[in-house]
Amino acid sequence: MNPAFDLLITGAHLATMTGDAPYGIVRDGAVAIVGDRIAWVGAVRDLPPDAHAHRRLDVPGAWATPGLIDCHTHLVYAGNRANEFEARLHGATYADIAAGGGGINATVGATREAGDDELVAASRPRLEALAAEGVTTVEIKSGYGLDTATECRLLHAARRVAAEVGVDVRTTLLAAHAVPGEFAGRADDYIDLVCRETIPAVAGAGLADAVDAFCETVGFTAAQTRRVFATAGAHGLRVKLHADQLSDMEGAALAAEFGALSADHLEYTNEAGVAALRRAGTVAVLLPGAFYALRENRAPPVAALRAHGVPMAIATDCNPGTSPATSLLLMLNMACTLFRLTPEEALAGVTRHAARALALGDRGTLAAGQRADVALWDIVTPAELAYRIGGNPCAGIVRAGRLMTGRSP
Ligand code: DI6
Ligand code: FE
Repeated sequence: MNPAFDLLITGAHLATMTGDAPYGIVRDGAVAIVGDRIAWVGAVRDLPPDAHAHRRLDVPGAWATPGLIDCHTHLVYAGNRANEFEARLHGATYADIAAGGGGINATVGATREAGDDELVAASRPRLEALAAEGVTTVEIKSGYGLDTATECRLLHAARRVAAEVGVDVRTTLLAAHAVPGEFAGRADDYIDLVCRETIPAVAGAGLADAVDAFCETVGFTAAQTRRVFATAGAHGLRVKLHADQLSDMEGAALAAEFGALSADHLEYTNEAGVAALRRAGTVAVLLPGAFYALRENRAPPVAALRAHGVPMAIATDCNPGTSPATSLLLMLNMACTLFRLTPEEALAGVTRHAARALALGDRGTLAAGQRADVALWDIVTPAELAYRIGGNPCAGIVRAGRLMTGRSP
């Protein structure tokens, strides 16, 4: 046999994120790719002696990790809310801002007015910033349309911007994000519309991979969330939940009850909720950017999540209100500094566990058979990815076997 690889990466140390050893490290490793798949991973010295490759990428001293996965973003929207940020620093409260038509509904207004091209153009720099840091898969939620037509437009725009930037995307319908102005005081009527019209339309058109909801005192009740989830299930869609971000709504248990892919935020989740997540196999997605921006002081129950063996993912929550963040690496640092995750847990949170939060079994590790999504880094140790505050050590990206950027061989 004379294995022929399309692309052979050599010289790098590998953080494979497999097995029990920290980071699944292989020193002086090689990753061999055929088509869009990883064909072989191991130490260079173990490469089959007669192996040859059409293309070689030798990156001496670099590190290779799985391509990063940002599993929770709201990055498609128009406008921004820097004015609210500034108003709050001049003493305005969230209530003042909401009463003046601000908050989520301000972004809904700007988004409804934007044309499709404008929406894609506004969103593209945000996804480009993520991609430049080695993100090869992103989840994008709707939720700034809040009517069926605009929610569909947002999901279309999400796929379009991802195709333009060259990042793989999973889309999530978040029609139950806020009560739109025209339904003010009639949240149940809005949920009727979501269940009767929006979910069936989106499911029928195949526009979303999952359905999400914002279960919160300022969002939707548990009963309303249950209706959304039951409808999603009836249409064959898995669910995710913004759970227990600002108060304990027993959101984690609710997510678990519906076999959610993930329960996200979780600052106020109690231990019974954590145990329920474990039983349901639901991933805990931690969002330190929103915690930071809201100057929260209650961190998610990381010790309990660890003790119960609930996989923890990390994401940007990129949105114009509570996390205007476009750096997943910064979130790694914040997850360690603010939530006390270890750098290894943080990296697992944007690779293996983030893949699971999106039900993507074919990525998030460097292993034979996985999708060939690889990020290359100019770093000396993998902990450096979480250690830095700013800066981008990404030295190259392979997405589905194709070298997107980086040093030439
Ligand atoms: N939780 C949040 O923190 C954001 N959405 C959500 O469900 C807020 C989004 C915004 O303010 O635009
Ligand atoms: Fe969010």
